[in-house]
Formats: sequence, structure tokens, C-alpha cells
Amino acid sequence: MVDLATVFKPCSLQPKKRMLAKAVMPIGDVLDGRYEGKFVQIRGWVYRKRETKHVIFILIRDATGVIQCAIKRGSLAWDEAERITIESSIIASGIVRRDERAPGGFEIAVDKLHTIGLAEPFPITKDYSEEFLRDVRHLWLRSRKMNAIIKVRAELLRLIREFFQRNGFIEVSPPMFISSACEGGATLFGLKYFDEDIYLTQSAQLHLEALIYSLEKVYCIAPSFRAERSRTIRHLAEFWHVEAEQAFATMEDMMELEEGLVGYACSQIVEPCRKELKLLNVDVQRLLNVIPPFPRITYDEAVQLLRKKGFEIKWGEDLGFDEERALAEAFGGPFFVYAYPRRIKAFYCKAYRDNPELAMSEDMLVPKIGEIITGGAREDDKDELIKRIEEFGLRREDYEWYIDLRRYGTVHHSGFGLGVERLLTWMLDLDSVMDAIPFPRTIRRFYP
Ligand code: NSS
Repeated sequence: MVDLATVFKPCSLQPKKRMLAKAVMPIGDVLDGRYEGKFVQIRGWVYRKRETKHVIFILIRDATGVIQCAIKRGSLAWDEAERITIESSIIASGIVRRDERAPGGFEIAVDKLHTIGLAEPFPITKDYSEEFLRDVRHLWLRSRKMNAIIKVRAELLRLIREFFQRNGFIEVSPPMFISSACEGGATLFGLKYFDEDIYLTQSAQLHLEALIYSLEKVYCIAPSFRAERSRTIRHLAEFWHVEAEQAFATMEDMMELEEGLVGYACSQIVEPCRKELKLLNVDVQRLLNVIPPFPRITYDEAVQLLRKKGFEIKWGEDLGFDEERALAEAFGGPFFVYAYPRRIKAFYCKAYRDNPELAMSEDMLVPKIGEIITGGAREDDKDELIKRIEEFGLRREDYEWYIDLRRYGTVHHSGFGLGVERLLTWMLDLDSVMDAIPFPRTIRRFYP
């Protein structure tokens, strides 16, 4: 019989082996100055290369930063440095010295250089169009810009989770395969599910509503899919959706929660992402100025404002991208529009009881992007909900489970959905939501 104690005894070779292997330092740590005058080993990819008669300068990047390496003619590393190409993967070692002329203020005097993978000529050179960079997104992800955006995105998601956790919300995982539409048939992606026709989810809202009867306050961060034919800077076919749902909450409660969340994200991102925000030229003060409460106007007031600005908008029409942007100019930061005509909102929206033509629905808008959040109160009366389902021409049998939620202990409740890419695009002042996600999917783009 095998003696498990011997099998799992700590391997006596391990400590020795570890001592032999030279430690690899993250470039960010070297740039922090903690290794000045010391011997270091780094690994990463060749970012830039410049050759003079006596020195070859190579900028090496890893996940944490970019550092200049200098290889002198006559050093052991010279031949390797000569042959090395942009984006080759390498290991380099040498002594760190302070050098004000080097980007980042430090340089490594490299005496050993080992190529792991010699790169073929890299297709991204100095002259490129945004379109081309999206065609080669799998390679462009290596840029300092994409590296910074993805780091800020990760921190943003972490902060969103932290905010909800601090406010007593439970994170839940909704399904992506669904049988009943949340946001109308026009933007549904259909698919074959074994022998049935079903859809990819547009929003987790209906399923989150089921979960509040158990957990009261829930949220999720998950992809949503929309067959959007719009080619705008704010539409993706696959986007990440932060959705929250709360029992016994009103539309006003949601507006407070939403501005709390956006305010928290904007103020808390500044410190941990200082380096990245600087690299992306983000005006940090603009983020620090995002302080709740945000201004609130009704749909009626929005229409008045737009008419004053020369828009010919009839009461009852939805606000388009241009209208939203025009309104946002007047506010200069996030603000709310609420109390929309019921007919332009989804079937699940609760109507004001004293004015059934208006829905308890609200949007948070920001400059340049327009709507980043939609939320509101849900119809909690069974008969009203059934009426709406029929009015909207939906098949009642698809929504029986959803109607059940009003059958068994209904309560008033509200929720909202926030587009992660829209929020990030606005926070970082990016050109398009396509730049706020590593692999954007749009009507024309599903490669790479
Ligand atoms: O369609 S929404 O306005 N509302 C809902 O889906 C609700 N069911 C959410 C909820 O209450 N739980 O979408 C919500 C947000 C919207 O404000 C945008 O920020 C984002 O989702 N969104 C998108 N982002 C990128 N691309 C597309 N196509 C897109 N559609 C919505």
C-alpha cells in the first residue's frame, strides 16, 4: 500500500531549487526605485528598439510597466540585442541605475539577454487607423493604452462589487439562455437550444426579480446580448451589464442607489488607478467632481428644454442619441430623466397610479454617451402586469413564471441596469464603447 505520508512529504529538493532559480522582478517594482544599484532579472516583450554605434536601447514591457535597457557594444548580450525584433519575448538581467533621460527614470545596464520567442515583423507600426487596430485587437491588447484601460476596468468591477456588498446586496448568477424576452423582440439573438428555439439574454432583470423574493437585495455582473443594428459609439452586441433589484424599493430609492454607485466608482478609482489614468490623460478632477445627488428632471421638462434648443420633439416620443447628448451638454455631468411616457418603456414598468400614462422609469445620462443606466419600479400587480403583456403583444405563456412572482406574495420593488462599457467610456473619455472591452462584438465585428 502507498504510504500517503511519504508521497505528500514536502519535497526536500524544492528549497534548493528555488535558491538556484533567479528571481524575476516585475518591471513596475524596478521603476519604483527599490532595486537601484542592484542586479535584477526581468522578463517581457520588446516594446521599442533603438540602435546607436555603441549602445542598443531596448524598451521592455511586462504587465506592470516599461523599462529601458541599455546593451553596450562588447557586452555578452550585444549579438542577441542586435538580432532581437519588436514584440520578441525575452529575459534580461543587469544592474539598475537611475537615469533621468530614460522613460520612467531608471535603466538596466543589461549584460545577459535570452530570447524566448523571436517575433516575426510586427504588423502594428506607427501609422494605423482605429479600424485597423480593432482588426488586430488580439495584438493591440499589448499596447500601453489597452493595458491601462483593462486595468481600470478590472478596478471598476471590483469597486462595483465592493459598493453592493457594503450596501447589503447579494451577488447572484443569472442564466444566459432564456425563453422570454425582457427588452422586446427587435434586438433578440435567437439560437437553437437542442430542438427548441430560444434566446440569449438581453437583461437579467426578470430573473433577478425572482431572486428578491428570497434575498431581497440582489445584483449581478454578467454579459447581455443585443442584436443592435445601430453603429454608434455606444452600442455593442455583447456588453457587460451590472443589474440590481431590490424588494420594497421605489424608483427614488433606485436613483439614490445609482448615483451612490457612480459617485463611489468615480471617486474611488482615482487612487488605485493613478498611473493608468495619467497614461490615458484622464482629468482626475472631473471624476472627483462626480458627487451625488445628481440633478433630476422629468421627461416633460426634458421635452421643454429640448424644444428651447430647437429640437422638434413631440410629447410621447423617445429621446434619441442626439436629444440625450444635447440635454447632457446643459448639465455637464451625470443627471436623471424620469417619469417617461409609459408607451415608450418596457412592459414591466410600473405606471404612476394617479397618472397611468407615465411610467416610474428613470435614466441616468452623461455627456457624450447619453444613457448609461435605466431603472425604475416594476409592475407588481398581477392583473396590471397581464394587461401590459397583452398590450405589448407578448405571449402570456412565455411569462407565466414571471406572473407567478405577483401571484405569491407580491411586493413593490425596483431595479436598474448599468452598461459597464458605457460607464467606462465616459469615465475615461474614450472614443467608443468598443475601446472599453477587450474583444468588442458589434454588427460587423466578431473577429478576433
Ligand atoms: O435596455 S436597458 O436600457 N434596460 C434594461 O435592460 C433593464 N432591463 C435593466 C434593468 O433594469 N435591470 O439597458 C440598460 C443599460 C443601458 O442604460 C446601457 O447602459 C446598457 O444597458 N446597454 C448597452 N450597452 C452597450 N451596448 C448596447 N447595445 C446596450 N444596450 C443597453
